[in-house]
Amino acid sequence: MSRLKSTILKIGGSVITDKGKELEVRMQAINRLAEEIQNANVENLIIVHGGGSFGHPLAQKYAIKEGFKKETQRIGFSETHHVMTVLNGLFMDALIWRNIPAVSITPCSCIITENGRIRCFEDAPLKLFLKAGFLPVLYGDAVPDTKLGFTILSGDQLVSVLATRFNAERIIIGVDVDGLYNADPKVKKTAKMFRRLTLKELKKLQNKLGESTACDVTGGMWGKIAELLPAIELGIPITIVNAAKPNYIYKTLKGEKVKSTLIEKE
Ligand code: IP8
Repeated sequence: MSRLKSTILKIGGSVITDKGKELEVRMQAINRLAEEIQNANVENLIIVHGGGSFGHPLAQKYAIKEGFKKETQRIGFSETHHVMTVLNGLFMDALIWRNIPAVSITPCSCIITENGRIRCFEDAPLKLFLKAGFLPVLYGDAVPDTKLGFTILSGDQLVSVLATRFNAERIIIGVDVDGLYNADPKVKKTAKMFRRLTLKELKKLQNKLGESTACDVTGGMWGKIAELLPAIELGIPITIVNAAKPNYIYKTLKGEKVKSTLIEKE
């Protein structure tokens, strides 16, 4: 395990793409976030971004998460992985153009899952990059799977594993709403937002949490939270914050308070 305390920042696909339109990037949001990340200048940062309207529609079209069942899925796997590299490239462009020494780490080439769960993760290059002062950037991806042939690895499962392997002191989850609600705030106007939750409270809420409204093969908001439970159990605090609002990610990276949901073990 790395001795350096790291920060894991997840940027949701709904922030950097328009989930209502296939392959529609939100370049303005990417550029703004890159600027916020540059200004915050946090050491030992690892970024993971989601698939949004790039990965999810293709993953759904070809049923990639369900694994290999028919020949036509093979090109679907390639397409899904490819569009993720395209989205990642746009993000990398924005970071590197701002002089941030970011390095893309393609999950498809260093991770193998077993029935959808990470079984093997060759993280030696990532470790060295982090130690050498680089900013590793990963993303939800289509990956090889020992039992299914292939599947979809969510950025959130990746966040949880990275947090435990890289001794994270905090996880920041940037989404397109202000935090975690008891229902989907985009559908239910009366949805109530939680400011702080303990692990015990979170588990009780498990069945009541809102479903994602747009196409999301990896399980919507609760699917994301469920993936993060192991990290919370290890005592790593999680802040869910609106990354679509200017400076919220900057302030959270700097440790400043903004409207958000904080989830802690106790
Ligand atoms: O948006 C899924 O990652 P997520 C990526 O973090 C693909 O769930 C390829 C659908």
